[in-house]
Amino acid sequence: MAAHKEPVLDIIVVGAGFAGLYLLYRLRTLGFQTLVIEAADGVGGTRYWNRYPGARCDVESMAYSYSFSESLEQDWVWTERYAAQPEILAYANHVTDRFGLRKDIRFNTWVARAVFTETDGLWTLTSDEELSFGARFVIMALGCLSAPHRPDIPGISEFAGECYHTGYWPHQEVDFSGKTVGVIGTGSSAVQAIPLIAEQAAHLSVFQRTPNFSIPAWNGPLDEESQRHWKNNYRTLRAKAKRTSSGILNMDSDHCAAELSPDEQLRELDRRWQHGGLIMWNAFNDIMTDPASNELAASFVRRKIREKVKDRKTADLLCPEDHPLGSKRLCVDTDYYETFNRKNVTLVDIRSHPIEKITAQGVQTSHDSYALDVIVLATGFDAMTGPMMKIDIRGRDGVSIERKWSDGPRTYLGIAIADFPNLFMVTGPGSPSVLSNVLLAIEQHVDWISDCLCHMRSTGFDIIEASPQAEDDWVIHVNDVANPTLYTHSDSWYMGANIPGKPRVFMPYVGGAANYRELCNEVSDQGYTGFTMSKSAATAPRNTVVSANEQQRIDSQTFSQPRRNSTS
Ligand code: N01
Repeated sequence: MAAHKEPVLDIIVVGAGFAGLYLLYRLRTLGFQTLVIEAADGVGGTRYWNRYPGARCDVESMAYSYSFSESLEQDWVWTERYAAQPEILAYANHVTDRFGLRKDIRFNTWVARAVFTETDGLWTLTSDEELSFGARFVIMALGCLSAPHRPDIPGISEFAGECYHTGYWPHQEVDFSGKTVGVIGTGSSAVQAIPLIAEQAAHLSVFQRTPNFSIPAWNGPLDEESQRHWKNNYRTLRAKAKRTSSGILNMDSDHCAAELSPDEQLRELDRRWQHGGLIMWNAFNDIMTDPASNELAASFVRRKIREKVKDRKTADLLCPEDHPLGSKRLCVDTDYYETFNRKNVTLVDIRSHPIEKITAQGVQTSHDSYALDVIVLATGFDAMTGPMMKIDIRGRDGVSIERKWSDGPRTYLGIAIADFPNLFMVTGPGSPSVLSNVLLAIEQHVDWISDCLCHMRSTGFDIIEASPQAEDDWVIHVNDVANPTLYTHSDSWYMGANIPGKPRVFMPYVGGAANYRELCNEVSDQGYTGFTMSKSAATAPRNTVVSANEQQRIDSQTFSQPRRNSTS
């Protein structure tokens, strides 16, 4: 193994996205020697890589921001209701510089391998250039959607024109003007990019396999009054958001569909449509459990699509019929459906006539050939597990994460993994993450992990590990709450269904962000139930010396499990 080029640190964080930045701020403030390792040459994570035209957040800007610094909240000015990628990236850079984080981030370094050594209880991380870094703890802040999925379409490398993936977009502007462009995919990235590409391109062909439900953003400049409202009430609004199932205000509903009259149902759907954005997801509180309730919202959106799209056949093709609304991530758009009324835009149905191959000239389906200058792959990500699996992570006895997760992710709370001591994840599989306002989810995980590390420091332990029993129970619980829902009724990336060969397992925790937060707090309040803590043989006592009795008591402790019924 390569010798460490740096001294052994307390903590290495992998990834300088929003999770990595807050981790660095928090851990440094708490006195831990921390280094962040980042593959890119800048901060921002997902917001660094996803630079495609139209990229923006789908949670409103005022809420899609850190809450840990009141002065930051007050000083930063968001200009639009849904901020565009350059503004979000500018925010990430502002936070980095404001809190002096950059000096502890090592850029342009791809972590290829992470190995735990039992003899000294340390992790060794090795870069693809064989640089080696040692630390007591590793925190994977990799993001859930950071491993782009480039489909294995025959001939894809033969294409003679320009080819871009939305999740790996070039830094220089891509000029589509006068060009014949094909976009493959119709998920959130495509839905944001298509209207802008269509404005420039001579002709745009959209290759659609599965239509998605998209709700208008009604994006626009943020007026002073709503900014003032947020800034004057940030503490109350954040606290309120934390008590919701998604961390997003105005989302939860008190009513199941059947409690409302048809008029009331329609009014509620219309109110949410007029408000715009993700809140359509929860128009009724049984929308993701009762197919009839879901169908009310789904057919409402289909009617809206048919009102917007003039050509009947195109409108029909754009209407999702094969999955419940929200079982694939809802898209939030500006003029997506309207774009199909343009003369220079064609919707190509690759469900009926699949893409057979990509040639040097363009795309060939089973029905036709499309000559293209540019192909945009808006084909998504190997979500949630992909970023972890791209690193060769080895825990106890050399067990690899690849083997451990071969039948789907196994975690405790989405934060820790049995057999992988001292390794934490932020927004890992088995946590609400992508089903919630991810900024709040990140802050909750970072705060919880930081508190846990402080607890260990003050009690003299330096090894923490999720127990296999706690992990088993958590995996069962994650499945138990997901299985009765409609989330499992579609071929979504939540299910891993978009990646050939990936196990079909619902990966996020659907039991609600507020419930989840309570569960995590219960675990820590009760002395980190489900975890075992110990001292590494090779480590001198750190800070507090723990008595032999106390040491023995804690070493041998098999903690009881968190109460599961509080979330079901
Ligand atoms: O990816 P997706 P995305 N041949 O997986 C199609 C977040 N996000 O990058 O559905 C042909 O949703 C695939 O078709 P199908 C957000 O959470 C957020 O758009 O598998 N087509 C689908 O249409 C989102 O959900 C924002 O049949 C192929 C598309 O490609 C997540 O990222 C913005 C194919 C992939 O859609 C992922 O979104 C953007 C093939 N071989 C993204 N392979 C915000 O607004 C795949 N497809 C915050």
